[in-house]
Amino acid sequence: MIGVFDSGFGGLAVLREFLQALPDYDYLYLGDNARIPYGTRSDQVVLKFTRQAVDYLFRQGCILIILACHTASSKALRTIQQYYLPVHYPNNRVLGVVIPTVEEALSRTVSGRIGIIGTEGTVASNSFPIELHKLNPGVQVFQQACPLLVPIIEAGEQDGEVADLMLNKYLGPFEAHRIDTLILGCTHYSILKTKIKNLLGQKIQIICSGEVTAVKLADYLRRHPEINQRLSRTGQRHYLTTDLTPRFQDLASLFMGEAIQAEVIQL
Ligand code: DGN
Repeated sequence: MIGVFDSGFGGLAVLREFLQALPDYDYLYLGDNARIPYGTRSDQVVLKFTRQAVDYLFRQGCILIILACHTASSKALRTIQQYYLPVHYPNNRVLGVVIPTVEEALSRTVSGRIGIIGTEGTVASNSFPIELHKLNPGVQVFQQACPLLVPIIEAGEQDGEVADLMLNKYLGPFEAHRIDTLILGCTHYSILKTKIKNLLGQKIQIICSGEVTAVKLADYLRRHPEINQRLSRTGQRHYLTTDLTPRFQDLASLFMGEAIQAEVIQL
């Protein structure tokens, strides 16, 4: 099975892309809805929660886990890969969304001026600028934390005036920075893609991590037959959540495009 982990619902938008690109594989999704949001939490807490989730998914039989959550990918992935996997699950893999997204942004930018929007945690971690500069030290990177976009989307206000107001505030500075590429560095922001494009202009390259990671995952599986061969392919999908909130179905449908049945678990 391929495990997909997110702090809550947004990772369903990433899973949706995986299902389109790689429909035959079995997937187990886990959303930590009881402890959302991760975006405002400390490094230690994000690492602890993410490690618990990864451990749970491996115990259910996952071989490969994708951290769809950008905050978890930014704050926890490297430590899990370096210190936790080699000791506990040396034959399994955990991947994130930051590196695939960075590679795509670098392949698309012409001016070398790249913008990033994300949660406070993702922006404070500097994960995107660090990875961008590792691959190309010459690019100019401009970040903007957008703490209100996740709550606006989760309140169902993504089409309303308050979303326009906050997008204007958050994206305004990018005009002066003359970026040609913008990374949507949070699971939720693909919902606002059209609005963002309208605000910044149609020429701006918008990088959605879900789409990009799905393409890169297919490529990863081709290059790693030792992992690919161990993944079951019966087209099964299972959904786990740490809390079944009253708005669960609305939000799950918003990100997944269809209603889902989820089982409640404890981490
Ligand atoms: N899933 C989180 C992310 O991609 O950063 C957004 C939700 C949150 O935990 N704040």
